[in-house]
Amino acid sequence: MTEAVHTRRVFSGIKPSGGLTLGNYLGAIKRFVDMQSADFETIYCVVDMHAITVWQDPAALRHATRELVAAYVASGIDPEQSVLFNQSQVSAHAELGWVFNCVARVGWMNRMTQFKDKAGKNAEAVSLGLYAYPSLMAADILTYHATHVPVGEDQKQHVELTRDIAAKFNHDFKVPDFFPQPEPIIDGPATRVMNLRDGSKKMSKSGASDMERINLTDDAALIVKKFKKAKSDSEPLPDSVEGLKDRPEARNLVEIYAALDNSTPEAVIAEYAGAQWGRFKPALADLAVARLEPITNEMSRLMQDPAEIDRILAKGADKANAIAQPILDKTYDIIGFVRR
Ligand code: AQP
Repeated sequence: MTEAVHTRRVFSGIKPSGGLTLGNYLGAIKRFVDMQSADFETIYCVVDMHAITVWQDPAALRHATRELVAAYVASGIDPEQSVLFNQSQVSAHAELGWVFNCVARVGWMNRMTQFKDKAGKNAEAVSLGLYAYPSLMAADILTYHATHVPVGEDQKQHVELTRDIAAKFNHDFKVPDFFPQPEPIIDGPATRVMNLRDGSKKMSKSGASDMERINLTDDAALIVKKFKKAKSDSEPLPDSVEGLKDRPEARNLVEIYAALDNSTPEAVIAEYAGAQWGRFKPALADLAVARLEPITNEMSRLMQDPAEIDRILAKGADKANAIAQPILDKTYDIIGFVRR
């Protein structure tokens, strides 16, 4: 049983593991919106089953799930045009995830740098789910036969593992091309937005200090304050992007500006060469407020009606299931599971 030609289908997801950051927006959501208008079938997920790899308060998880849907829609994801749903409502993810736990090798998992970063010195005490996370992510992608996966730089290794899992399954069961080889799409100036207080660390929802990230729920005054206090250095902006090479904080702020402005670091440097931080930071803060404030306002409007958000998720889950279940059924047939 083979399926050599795959529809151009995009799948990606975000964990509802806390408030969303500017990193999630620029590295993921904004790019998901861009792909929606291109020549793709687009499937966007709230990956709540990934969120619980670290303990989540149930009420906070429900809130973060709905808030993420509000962020998707407020940023321009159209639930009619894209499939928008939460992972736990489509059981194919968990079922194929188990199959892939039996395909992936322990040695492959041991190489995942995100697990090492997240588990730190505490690897014996973290959940088994955190360790198996990449094989569930492979299932998220492959249960739709997705061909393109827009992600931030930090997820590249997981998409590569997905390709390995797909290839091993196809090989082991002699079904060449059954699962496609999905392409990670990592483009634009902000594939890795860094922490505002330490340019060597990525901006994360779960980072220790609120001042190190911009949240999509921050108001204008707080955004201005956070950029004002963002770590920079004592030099003015250089006159070429090469001059940002050993200046991680400066480079981060320039890249954030470029991504918010739909331009490039080169264009930003051309405009601000020689500028002091006292000029650049307020301009960056104004741009961030102009771009984010309409999204934040629309998110809070949508959050007034959680029942409508739940309806969007239920409808999206039905559409997602209609694609995923036949692929899971075929997978089960290939494996040799007896089905009714
Ligand atoms: N700082 C970032 N820069 C660019 N892209 C980023 N992404 C996350 N942080 C940045 C991208 O957002 C998508 C969803 O990520 P996720 O929420 O599923 O997982 P994550 O990468 O673990 O995000 P966080 O914010 O760091 O969450 P916590 O703190 O809960 O672990 C992905 O495409 C990711 O690349």
